[in-house]
Amino acid sequence: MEPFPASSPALPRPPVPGSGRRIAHLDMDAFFAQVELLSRPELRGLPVVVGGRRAAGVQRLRDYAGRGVATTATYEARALGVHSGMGLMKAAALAPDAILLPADFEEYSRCSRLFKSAVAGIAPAIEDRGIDEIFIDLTEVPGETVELAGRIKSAVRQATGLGCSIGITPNKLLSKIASELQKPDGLTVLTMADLPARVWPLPASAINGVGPKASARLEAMGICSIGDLAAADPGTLLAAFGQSYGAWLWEAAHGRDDRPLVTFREAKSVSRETTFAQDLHPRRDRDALTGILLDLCRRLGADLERKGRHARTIGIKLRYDDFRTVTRDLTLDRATADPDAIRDAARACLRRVPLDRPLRLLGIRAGTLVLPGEAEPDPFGEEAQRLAGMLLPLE
Ligand code: DCP
Ligand code: MG
Repeated sequence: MEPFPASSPALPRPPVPGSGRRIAHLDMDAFFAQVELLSRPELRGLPVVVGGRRAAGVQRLRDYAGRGVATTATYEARALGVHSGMGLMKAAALAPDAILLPADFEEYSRCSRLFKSAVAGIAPAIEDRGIDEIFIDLTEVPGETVELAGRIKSAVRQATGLGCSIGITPNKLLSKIASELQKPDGLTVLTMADLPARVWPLPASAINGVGPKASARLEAMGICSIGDLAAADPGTLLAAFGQSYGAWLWEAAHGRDDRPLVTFREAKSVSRETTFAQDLHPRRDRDALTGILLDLCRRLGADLERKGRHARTIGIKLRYDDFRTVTRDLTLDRATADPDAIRDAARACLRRVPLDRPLRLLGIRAGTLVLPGEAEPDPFGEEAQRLAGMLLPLE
C-alpha cells in the first residue's frame, strides 16, 4: 500500500552559530547479547551468540541447524570470528561451543527506552538513531567533556546494567567514527587536530555512508584509507562519483560535517487506501464512495486500536481520473481511534477538495499518533513530543 506523503517534516535544530559544537555518539556494546546476559549472569565471559527462533530455546551453537543468522555476539564470540549478520551454521563452524540464545525483541526495546531516557535526564538534545544508538548535543550542557561522558555512561549503566561506548567530536560524522574506536566501554574524544593521527589511518569504509560498493571503487583507484581520500584530487573524486557524492566524500575525509541533530522524529502514521476497480464519480457514484469511505475509516480505526494509539490528525488522499493527486488534513481537538470521528474528519477534509471529476483512488491517513489519554501537547510541544516518541516509540 502506498503511504500518504509525510505532512510535517522533522524539525532540525540549527547548529550553534559561530561556536564549535560538542556532539556525542553513544552506541551500546554488543547490545542484544548484553541484555541477554542480564538475566543469565552465569554466561558472562563465555562466547554467546544471539539469533534463531525462540522456540529453539538455549542451545550450543554446534546443535543448531537452520538458516538463521546471528544478530549479534559477545566480544568473546567475536574473538572466534563470529559477527552480526553471519549465518548461524557458519558461526557454528567457528565457535561450536558458543551458547546460542534466541532473540527477545521486546526486552531489547524496553532496555532501549530505558537507556535513552537515562541520557535525556542529563542531556535532552538527543537524535534517536535506532535501537542501540543516539547522537547527543552536549554543546549547551555544562561540564567538562570527559567528566560529562562519564556521568552519561554511569547513568546508562545504572538504568539498564549495560555498557556503552561514546565518541565526542565537533560533529556527527566524526563522533560516529569515534564511538567505534575503543569498544567496548569506550570513550573517545577527538578534535579536528586529531584527524591525521586518529582518523586518517582508518579504512575509508569507516565513514558512515561509504558502503561496500563505494569502498571497492575507491580501492580500485588506490584509495584505501580515509587519509588517502583526504589527499585525493577532488576533481578525480567528482569525476568518479558525481558532483554530490564526490564532494561529500572529500569533505567527509576532512572531517567536515555540519548536519544538525534531528531531535524530533515525526510520529509515524497509519493509512489505508483503495484504488477502485473502475473510476467513480463523486455525484453519480455517491453511495458506492460513501461505502468505501466508511470501510476505510473502520479499517483505520481497527489499525489504531491494534497499535494502541490515537491519532491527532486525519488526512485524505484523492486521485482523479487524470492521475492528479490531492491531499488535505485536519488536526482534531481530541486524539481518536473512533471510526465515526475519523469519518467526520475525513468528510470535513473532503469538503475542501474539488469533487467535480471521476476518482481513481481514495485514501485516509491517521497521523501524529499518541497514547490514549496522553496529555495534549503544549504550545512548545517539540520537546514533549520528542520525549514521548523516545520513551514510547511506535513500532
Ligand atoms: N543487529 C541485528 N542484525 C545485524 C546487526 C545488528 O539484529 N546485522 C542488532 C543486534 C545488535 C544491535 O542491532 O545488538 C545493535 O547493532 P550494533 O551494530 O550496534 O552491534 P552491537 O551493539 O551488537 O555491537 P557493538 O558493540 O559493535 O556496537
Ligand atoms: Mg551497538
